[in-house]
Amino acid sequence: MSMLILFGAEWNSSKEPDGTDGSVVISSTYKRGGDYSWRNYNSEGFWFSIPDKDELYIQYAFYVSNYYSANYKHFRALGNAGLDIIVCTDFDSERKLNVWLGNRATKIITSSTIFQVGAWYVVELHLKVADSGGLVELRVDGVPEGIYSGDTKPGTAAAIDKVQWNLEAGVGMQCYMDDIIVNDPSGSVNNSWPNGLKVKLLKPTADGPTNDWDVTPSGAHYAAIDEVPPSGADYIKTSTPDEKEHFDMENLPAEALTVKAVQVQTFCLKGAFIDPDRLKLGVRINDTDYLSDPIDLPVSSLLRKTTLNQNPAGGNWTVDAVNNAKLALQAVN
Ligand SMILES: [Ca+2]
Ligand SMILES: [Ca+2]
Repeated sequence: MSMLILFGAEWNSSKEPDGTDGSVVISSTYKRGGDYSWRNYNSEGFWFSIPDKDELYIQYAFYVSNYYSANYKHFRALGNAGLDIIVCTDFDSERKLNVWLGNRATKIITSSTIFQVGAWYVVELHLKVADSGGLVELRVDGVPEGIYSGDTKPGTAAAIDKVQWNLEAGVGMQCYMDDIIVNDPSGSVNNSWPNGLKVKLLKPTADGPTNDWDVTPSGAHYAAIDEVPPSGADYIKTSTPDEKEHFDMENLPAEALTVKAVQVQTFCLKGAFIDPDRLKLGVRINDTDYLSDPIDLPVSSLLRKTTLNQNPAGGNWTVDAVNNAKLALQAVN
């Protein structure tokens, strides 16, 4: 699997994570990568589900705009047995980050960094869940700040199946989250520390070479699908199996010197329970389409995605390869 999650709030949509808690505020004022971040304030948290994993590398960037609340629970990795918390983090009165086993049951790491208001920080955790031989490591801005080894299985859960940022009602600390990456140790790339990656959403900028679908209301196809948050006022659709769409995409920003993964994402839905009701997502490189397995479409507009840890035409991604790639879609039965 390698990279399981990449999230930068760049769709400006409450539907980008798998779930949310409380109201949702997406900020264009504060951002680390791209144009947006997600505010976590009171109970404005969000979460992602993942397949059961006993080892993960987790990155999240955050920015606090007002003040640090002691005991503000920040992140939690939830186990696959009920709502077991395997690891959580909070801040103490010194504005250091604590890593706990269980629901603040056993403090295992305290950061040496004292976190300041008005600055971005990148926290990375390496978690290995086991009764013995387990591991929790903390890095702040790429610097190791603590390691715990031993029993990292505080409850009955033997694996993590959900990662969640903030579920803390009644705390006035305004914390903005961005550039969340979750890797597992499998595969030949993206199998270790994310090392401060940023997430950027590249939008379509031109049609072609093939645009078989119909556009509503009319005009260029790309212009119907290039807005954030996504709007159903304009869209593309087809009722004919195997029809394709291709689009040129924006280039990466100049600050991008390497690319670790590409995730092809689209908000999509099926209008009826008739074929074609599935979608292949992918890229077009040097006139060849590299498409995912068919993805079942939801009945309301939701995000669907496929991750390309390496260039499907061969080797690792490069900035040039991404800038020359097109988006490719195909409707299938
Ligand atoms: Ca962002
Ligand atoms: Ca649209």
